[in-house]
Amino acid sequence: MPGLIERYRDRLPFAPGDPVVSLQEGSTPLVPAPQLSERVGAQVWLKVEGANPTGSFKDRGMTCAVSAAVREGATAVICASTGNTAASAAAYAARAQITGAVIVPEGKIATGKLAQALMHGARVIALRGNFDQALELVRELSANHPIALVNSVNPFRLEGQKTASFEILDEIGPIDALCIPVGNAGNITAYWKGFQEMGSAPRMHGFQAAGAAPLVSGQRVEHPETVASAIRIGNPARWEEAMTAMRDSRGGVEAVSDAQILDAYRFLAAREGVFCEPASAASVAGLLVHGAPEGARRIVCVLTGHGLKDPQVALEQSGSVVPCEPDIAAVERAVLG
Ligand code: AN7
Repeated sequence: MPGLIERYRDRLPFAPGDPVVSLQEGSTPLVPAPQLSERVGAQVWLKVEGANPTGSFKDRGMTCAVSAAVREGATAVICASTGNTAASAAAYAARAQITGAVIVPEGKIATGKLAQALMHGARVIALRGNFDQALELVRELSANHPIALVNSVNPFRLEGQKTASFEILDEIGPIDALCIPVGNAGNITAYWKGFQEMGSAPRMHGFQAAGAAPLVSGQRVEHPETVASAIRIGNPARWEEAMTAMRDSRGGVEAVSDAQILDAYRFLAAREGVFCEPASAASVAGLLVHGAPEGARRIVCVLTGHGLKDPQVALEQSGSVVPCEPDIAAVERAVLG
């Protein structure tokens, strides 16, 4: 499949002949979830965004943000990130042969994401602070220097991310509800934009981690905490737009506890064969805890990032290995016992 810009150019702000920085992102699997469907009494699909080139949905936004930056003559891009935006920005900057710089909260991003950002050659800055502070700082920095800001405050990010809605509609037609994790609130805003552009209006149900749920409480969270490090965000940049999307679609926003997130995370891996990262499982946790929205028969849960991003949480949440001596009797006991 071609990348997003090529595939959906008629619905994106790119003209033929504009530079395109792509890793053939998008066109991700929409996998039926029979076990989940049975548990909630509705037909449920999983939009597996971990199948994007860097393992998260951020690549959809990044192909557009970096292509636009190159079109404008930028030679460097920067972002604040809980990890996935950093990995994606680093990869697309490498692809475009421009400088990438990422500011992440020190010690609070998953191992895989850090490895990606470093491997792609970005300058990785570990901030002694949280994501919200990092975002404030990069906004200030990019206002004063010729560096393109590629966080989802950049409108091109939303343009790219809205294409996930197009793919859902192209593949299975209209749905009743979308369940999606919410951190900085760019993705839910983008999905709603995409659905609306296609004359579709599923209910948008956003889910936040209980320790980082400003949209639920209506108040900024000064010290957000959750095992789902990707959505450890206390002051979402797209706060108003996300609330509008959920209100206008007759959806809503709810909190799910870390325990509920981890239950859904293990369930998806062990029962559906789909391994996502903890933040992604918030969408399914929300569906399991709150049930299918009234009257909703066709539901898509967005799994925003791949499980391999965060091997540490995975190992903490899974069973142990079976040690074994190299002889057949021991192997028989180990395998069959
Ligand atoms: C796996 O990478 O904010 O509500 O800096 O990585 O659009 O922010 C990541 C967010 C959900 C929330 N799932 O999406 C970042 C960052 C995963 C994520 C979200 C993120 P938004």
